[in-house]
Amino acid sequence: MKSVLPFILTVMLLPMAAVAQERLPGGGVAEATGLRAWYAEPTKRYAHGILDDAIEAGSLIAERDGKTYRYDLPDDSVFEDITPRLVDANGDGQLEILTIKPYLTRGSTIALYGIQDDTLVPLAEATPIGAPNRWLNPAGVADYNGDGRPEIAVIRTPHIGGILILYHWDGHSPTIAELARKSGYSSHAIGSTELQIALTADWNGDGIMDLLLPRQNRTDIVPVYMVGNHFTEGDTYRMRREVTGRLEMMGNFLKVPLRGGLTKTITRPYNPAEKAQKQEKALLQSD
Ligand SMILES: [Ca+2]
Ligand SMILES: [Ca+2]
Ligand SMILES: [Ca+2]
Repeated sequence: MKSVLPFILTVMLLPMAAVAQERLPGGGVAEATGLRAWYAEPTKRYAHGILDDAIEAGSLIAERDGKTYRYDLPDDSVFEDITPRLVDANGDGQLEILTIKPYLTRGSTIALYGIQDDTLVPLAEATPIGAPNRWLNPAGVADYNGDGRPEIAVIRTPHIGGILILYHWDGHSPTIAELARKSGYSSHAIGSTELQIALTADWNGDGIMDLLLPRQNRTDIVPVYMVGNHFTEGDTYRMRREVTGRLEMMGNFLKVPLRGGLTKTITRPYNPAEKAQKQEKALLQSD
């Protein structure tokens, strides 16, 4: 009985304590279908500072149905991130919270959290990079290989030879498993708070999501397709200036924000809507 009481007290007190938590400076609140999440408990215990300052988060806060949940990391790790991502990592229709979590001695990994049995709990994480001060940046979550299940795309060490890694989580295992990797990409500039430069879109119009990624020089953009368990690249788009902001699809056009306040537009090479229109026209003419 002695061990049961403190546990119950902890569970009951956490939601109230969470309200008083100090939010991560500069951190944002993610919001989707009734779920909100943000970082709290600023800490300097990880002296890395790849995101402008050396203040990271020690806690993750989630809010659902007017209730606040909190998860405190142990002292061996922090969240080196700005805003958590709300994603359906395993395709079951339920949202998970995707975070960037460095261990003080083993470097970063991605970690998923969710609300289970009225508690915010860690669900799964991938293997950390293995050395301190090594960071990674999630690039997107989608079904990139067309097998009907989502994958998590990550750019590992975007500042020192970035590697695109595709991960899969089965929804049960505590481990997020690696499926494939390919080097040569960068989705972040040191010191920048812009983490979402990479874009997920169906670039070639085959119905399967693709990634548009800056190359390591961050002046070239390249579409990356997943064929089987291998990545292939499309034609490179040379911007001749550094890509500084998030890529954005507007209809059939890709807007690329560049250094100096410029925006370059790339036309998608293949337009499914246009093809459908042409087919319709051809059918009408053949009648
Ligand atoms: Ca899910
Ligand atoms: Ca898939
Ligand atoms: Ca595609």
